[in-house]
Amino acid sequence: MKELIFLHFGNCGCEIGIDLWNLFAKEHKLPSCSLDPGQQNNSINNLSCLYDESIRMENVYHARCLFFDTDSQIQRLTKASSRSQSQFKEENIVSPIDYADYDASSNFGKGYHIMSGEMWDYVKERVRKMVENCDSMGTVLVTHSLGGGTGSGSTSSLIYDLAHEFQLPMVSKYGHDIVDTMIKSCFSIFPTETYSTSILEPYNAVIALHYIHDNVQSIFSYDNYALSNACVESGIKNPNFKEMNHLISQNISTLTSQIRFGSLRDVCETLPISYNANIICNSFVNLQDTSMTELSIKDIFSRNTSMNMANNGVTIAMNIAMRGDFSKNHTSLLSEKLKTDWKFSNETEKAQYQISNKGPENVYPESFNFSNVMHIANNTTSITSYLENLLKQFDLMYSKRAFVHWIVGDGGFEEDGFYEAREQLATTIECYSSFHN
Ligand SMILES: Nc1nc2c(ncn2[C@@H]2O[C@H](COP(=O)(O)OP(=O)(O)O)[C@@H](O)[C@H]2O)c(=O)[nH]1
Ligand SMILES: [Mg+2]
Repeated sequence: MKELIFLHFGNCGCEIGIDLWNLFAKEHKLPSCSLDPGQQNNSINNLSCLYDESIRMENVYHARCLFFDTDSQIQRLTKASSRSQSQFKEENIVSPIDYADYDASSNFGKGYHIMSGEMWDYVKERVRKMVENCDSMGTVLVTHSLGGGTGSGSTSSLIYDLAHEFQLPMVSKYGHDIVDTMIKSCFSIFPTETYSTSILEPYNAVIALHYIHDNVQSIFSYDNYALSNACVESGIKNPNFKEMNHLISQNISTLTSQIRFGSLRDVCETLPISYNANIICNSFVNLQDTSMTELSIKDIFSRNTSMNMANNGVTIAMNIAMRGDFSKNHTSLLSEKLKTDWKFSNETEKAQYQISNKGPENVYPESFNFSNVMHIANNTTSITSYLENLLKQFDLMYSKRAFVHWIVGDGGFEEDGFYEAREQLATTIECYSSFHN
């Protein structure tokens, strides 16, 4: 059983983290929240994949994760979380407020430079402890927003340092040039104008993407505009972050269920096929009670609810994970349908996709009308238009040097970094465009 470590950064990353661990606790039947005492068996529930057993107390498990935010909000959040007593280790909830009165103020530069001195040593030490406690560490996963100051700056700094301090052997399924680092995946909320809290979000996101891109294998992308629409389509009238975070948690849970409940390698390790094209779009199809045998691929995908602002494109690599009442026959049927009817990029010769139906007992959020759900992680050219728009927003400000001094002056970031990050995003867009055929 491979062990996972989660790092939750910034307000957004921590909120998602709390929601996610509540879901994990139910799926793995964590003793402190299990309704069925008969199920409290470590090997049945695969607890060791996510939790460290307490040395001091019986039946107490600690989530293998770290929360980091620059305001004391995080302490309140994790303490208020219903199962926090046994779930979260107090020493893994870190806020610079304990070290100095400092806030990232939605500024990449500030978020980046918070990660220094005593506090930075402490964060790295906590991560090192989690790694050392693993028998066979699978991967480190991160949740954060690309637009926030902590989510962009502090996350970039941590990812950069961890990638350079911890070396892992090279694993590359497709023989392509894939970065190999201890952090396999970031689950990243990309900025959208409707939900932006700061004018700096396009700068923060583009600069952070530059750091993350180099040091992480896959970037699983979401945006709040698409998530809000996805909630509405799933029966929620006026969605808020809480509900949007439920969708993200469901998705992360499904993407990691192969490693948590099966013997397969993690989706996060197998999806990207190119170093420059590693931003994955997420969507789901809620089949409810419709029989899959009656549906064509076109029907299935016409019910596709996207968690990204992405339009049509060609698939470079895809993973479909099924949660619900699906059998092996369903996976082979879907596989046949994909072979004949789905538009894959010519570049990848044979269609690269994998389908799985390994997973925990389903725990769907109460307010959602879910039953049989297919989660689709798609490395697709459809992300291009979103990225082009992000680059346009960046260029619009940068051409006038608007607000640059906030990140450079107040945040202490070198201005060369703006240009390098911009060029990296342009290369990524070019790479995705080359897959169009
Ligand atoms: N989906 C989701 N997005 C959030 C949440 N909180 C903040 N955001 C988004 O994250 C961005 C702001 O980043 P935030 O995480 O608050 O800042 P940070 O603490 O400095 O990293 C904005 O684009 C918000 O729309 C949340 O709980 N869920
Ligand atoms: Mg914050």
